[in-house]
Amino acid sequence: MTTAKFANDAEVIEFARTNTPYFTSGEAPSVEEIGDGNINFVYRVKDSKDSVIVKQALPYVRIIGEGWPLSLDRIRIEASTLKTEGQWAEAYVPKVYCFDEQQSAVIMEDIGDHDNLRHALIARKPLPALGRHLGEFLAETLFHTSDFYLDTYQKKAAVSSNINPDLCKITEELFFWDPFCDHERNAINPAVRPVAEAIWQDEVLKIEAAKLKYHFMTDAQALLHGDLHSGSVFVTETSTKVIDPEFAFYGPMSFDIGSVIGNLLLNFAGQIGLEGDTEEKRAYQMYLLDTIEALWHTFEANFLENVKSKCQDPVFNAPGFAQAFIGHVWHESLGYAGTEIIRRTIGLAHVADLDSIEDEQIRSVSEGLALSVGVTLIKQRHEIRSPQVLRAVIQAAE
Ligand code: SR1
Ligand code: MG
Repeated sequence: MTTAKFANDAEVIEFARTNTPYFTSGEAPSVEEIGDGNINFVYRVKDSKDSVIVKQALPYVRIIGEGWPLSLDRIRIEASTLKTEGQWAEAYVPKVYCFDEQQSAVIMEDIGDHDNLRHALIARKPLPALGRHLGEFLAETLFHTSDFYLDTYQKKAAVSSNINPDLCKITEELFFWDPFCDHERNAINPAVRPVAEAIWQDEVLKIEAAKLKYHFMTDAQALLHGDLHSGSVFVTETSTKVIDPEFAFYGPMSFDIGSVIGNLLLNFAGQIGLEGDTEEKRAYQMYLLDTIEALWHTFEANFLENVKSKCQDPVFNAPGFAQAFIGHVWHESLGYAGTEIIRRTIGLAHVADLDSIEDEQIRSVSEGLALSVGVTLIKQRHEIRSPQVLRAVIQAAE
């Protein structure tokens, strides 16, 4: 299989032209490398009429280079996951036009009229539908790929075609190992190092992180997005699109839900140190908590409605089972929100919600809150019964 990077713009254009019905007018399209992620190369190919996104995977991690090899199978999994998600949540994902195994590349719809959610949150943009949209996306994609919907043969075939060990290993290490020890990959603001050191000494916390890692590795509940952070979501005031499911695999639903909740809470913590009017920042923090509540209630209601109307398994239809299942998903989601918050604060891959705060001391206040919330969510996840209780817990940590 060819794994060479597109050598120049002409090769990217040729690839887009050959594999889509676009760019045939004779006009020369432009090519822009727009990838700001950690792993792949992403290009926008555009002429006066059409625009598409070309994403290419190389056999290593982009930000590290050949020293961190990575299976190319991730781009197959990404293309097929986008298609599966599109089948159940069409409004929330870009259309896939082509997947080419030879070039390890996918061509998809350009959603350039949307903003990256992380940038939108940092700019405190009002996104009134975000919680509902994310809740719908999660309910539809997770329900329809789970044993609540698929028959036993379909489900096992789906698990087997979405085995994604290289990408899972990244998560297993970066979420559950590095931030809980003095790992060389960690990046720690010296002003919060004592908090990091306390985390490394906290044996109770490490047992809870181990339980979350074990659940992540063994509980093949549904086809997850697998990396649902704010950088994987694009938004307008009325539309939400989820991209980049290269980490997709069959895992616990709570991992996706927790990742996105964790990112909303990272922004909550970042607001303290970000520029701006204090009242405006406070109002945005309240909006973030409202969004988490809307996300969860939408997810819960839509998932349970899907079970009621579509689940064929009489055992899973036993009264109370789906409710108990969802209750467990809520608590574990809080745990994964905690691991996402901690690894984004002191681990390898940080987030601009915190890192764009230039002053180390000011940033350490936001980072300290993030770490305290992260630890609490992991340790107390079983006691936090609802989004309302979560709200109280976050406010008590401030
Ligand atoms: C080396 S990859 C670091 C992070 O970037 C990806 O988007 C995932 O979140 C991963 O953990
Ligand atoms: Mg990504």
